[in-house]
Amino acid sequence: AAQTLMIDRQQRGLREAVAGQGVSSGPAPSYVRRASPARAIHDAEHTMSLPGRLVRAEGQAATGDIAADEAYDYLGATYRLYHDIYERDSIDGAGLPLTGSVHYGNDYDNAFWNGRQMVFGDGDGEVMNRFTIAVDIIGHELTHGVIDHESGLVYQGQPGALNESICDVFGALVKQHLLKQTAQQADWLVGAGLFTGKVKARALRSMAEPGTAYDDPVLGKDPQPAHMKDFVATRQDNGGVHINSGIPNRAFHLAATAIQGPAWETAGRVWYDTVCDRRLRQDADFLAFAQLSVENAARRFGADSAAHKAVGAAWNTVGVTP
Ligand code: ASN
Ligand code: ZN
Repeated sequence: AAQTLMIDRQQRGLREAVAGQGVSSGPAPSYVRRASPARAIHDAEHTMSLPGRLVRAEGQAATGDIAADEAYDYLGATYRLYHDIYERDSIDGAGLPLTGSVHYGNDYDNAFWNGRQMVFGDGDGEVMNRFTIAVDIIGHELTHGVIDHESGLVYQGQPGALNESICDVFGALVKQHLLKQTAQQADWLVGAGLFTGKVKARALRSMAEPGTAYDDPVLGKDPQPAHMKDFVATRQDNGGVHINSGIPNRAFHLAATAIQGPAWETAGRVWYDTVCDRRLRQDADFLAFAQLSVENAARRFGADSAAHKAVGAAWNTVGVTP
């Protein structure tokens, strides 16, 4: 019951923040073009055929279907981070419509990017809630599309775990930007609110302390490593892409909290520069990304700046030595 209350409070905070994001303090001068997303939310009506029936196009009023309206609002919040902070107009940088489908399948316990659109399950209701409940999950899935349009990091082994980590990073930044939280204030959890109160789970993953998000008889224990020495060699899950992402996730958390302030302005900018860096190859490993990120920190914030030092130190702490 206590956890349900906590989740309710968190959801209310997110809803209020979304309402606030649409409100500006006055009319923008006419020469300021505030680009806007082109969202199209569909209802898969518990089937697996996509995209399903269009239920809310850009500019249309709320549907009353909480999953469809969350998808609409949180795709909007994700668009705002990429556009307002990084000056990127949607997934492809050229205004690509944001297509999302809710009510995918039956009791479906996942969300994904299928190469063209985002898809959200309802969860089984026992262990997991609907996947639109967490704004960072929506930011995560959209970021898979961004990566596909940039380096195209392959979804296998270290580049795959890097791909997963970058999605967690920008998912976390969407949430922090929406809630106006500094790095110190953020919870650094991925998918808080996703688990029901029936399981002992705070979230899917913890970026601050990988391996501590859940410990439950049904779910088992969060398997994420926090350091390179505990890197998990496995053939499951494309070589552990959702497990080893803990290592670069923690590097980002360490850099952002060492620098302090809004992470999207500091470590987030360095990570975004690196995501878009033409030198980042599709088979990049942790070390390759780390080296480019340190270089980009120096380029953007100055050699020996706080940011430059923090990024290098963060990678060192997780056992990746650029
Ligand atoms: N939620 C997962 C992801 O975005 C979906 C998957 O593993 N296919 O990585
Ligand atoms: Zn993912």
